[in-house]
Amino acid sequence: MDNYKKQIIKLLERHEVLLSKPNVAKEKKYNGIYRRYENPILTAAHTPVFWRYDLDPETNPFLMERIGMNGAFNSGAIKWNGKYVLVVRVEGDDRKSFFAIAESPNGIDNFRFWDYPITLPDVKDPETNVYDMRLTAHEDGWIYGVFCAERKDPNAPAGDLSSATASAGIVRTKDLKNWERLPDLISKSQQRNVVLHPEFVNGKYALYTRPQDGFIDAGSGGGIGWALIDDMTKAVVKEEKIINFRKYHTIKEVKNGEGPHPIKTDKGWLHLAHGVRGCAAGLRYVLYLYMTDLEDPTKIIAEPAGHFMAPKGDERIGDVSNVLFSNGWIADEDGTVYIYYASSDTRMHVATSTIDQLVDYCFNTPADGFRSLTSVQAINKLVEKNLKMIK
Ligand code: M1P
Repeated sequence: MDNYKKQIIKLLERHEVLLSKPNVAKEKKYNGIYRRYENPILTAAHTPVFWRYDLDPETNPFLMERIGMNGAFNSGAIKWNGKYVLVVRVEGDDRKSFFAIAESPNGIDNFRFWDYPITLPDVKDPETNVYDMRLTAHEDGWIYGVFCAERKDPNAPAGDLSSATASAGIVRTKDLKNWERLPDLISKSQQRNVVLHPEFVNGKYALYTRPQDGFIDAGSGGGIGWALIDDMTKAVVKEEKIINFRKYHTIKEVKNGEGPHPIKTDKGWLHLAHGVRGCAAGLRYVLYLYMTDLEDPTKIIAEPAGHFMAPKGDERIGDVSNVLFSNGWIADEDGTVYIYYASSDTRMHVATSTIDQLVDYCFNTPADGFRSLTSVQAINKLVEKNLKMIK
């Protein structure tokens, strides 16, 4: 065998070792709420070798990586034909994000990308960049993907090459292979973090929205919004109300956004979201949970204070450091919940819990009293109760 072939085999073998590495829970760090796992489930290095290398000695005599991948993060999730399937935001070295499907037999390791990334059909006004797809198997029979479609701001002053606009792109599929592109959501404000609720509400589609004044800034409004939509094939936000507000001196002071679509439980809709605050190191993104009423998904019935998960250890470092972000989770029939989260806009991780634990966490973790005094009062209440138990 010639040397070139040997090098290719080595590349493929190393890749296979990475892909098949077993993942184990960090039991010693278990907090009674969820288990984190030792290894990221997906990184740029998990993308297929044949996406990155030209394997032809004629055209690539040095066996160079031709198309570099920079990250694999912010993934939508769905259980599909018994597999744990992620629609991953892959970002190339060219700073363009695209979607690609990776699947695992058990939800915690052995994630493998399908051979080709998703080629999204275009809309009339083609976007520059796409990211953060939320998947919803809707009761109408379609699987919808709602994602951020980003374009250069047409109103930016000459020379400003950074200002952009964000809107919600929409696709639907029945097999995760053929994707029908629908027109982008029409909305008065820019939109990111738009998520389709899985059931009809009052006979309409329901979207979680995140109106924002600018591309980065939530601005004067923000918060997680709610809008009823007549027709997903020409989706228009006619009325929008905020159901989960930003609040001074909390983990969601600067902005927040819905994660994946909420999970239906006996006690209400269980939501996963991200909250953002500013600090000297920049923006800090953490995850939080809240619950809404089964009959009225706009009514909050529980919201624990503070974050549910925050960046820890290696998770804190990456392209955009100090960020945890989640737009995908899977609830299995046995009540296990696989929380797929990304760290620092770089890599994907999984944490596991159960619906019972997450609901218990939501209803029994003290809510935010919004003052240091009320936080101390919550601790005192617990201390008093506990001391009676142990003394
Ligand atoms: O860089 C952190 C995150 O920033 C944006 O989220 P949000 O709109 O809530 O600020 C998105 O670009 C997201 O992809 C990214 O992870």
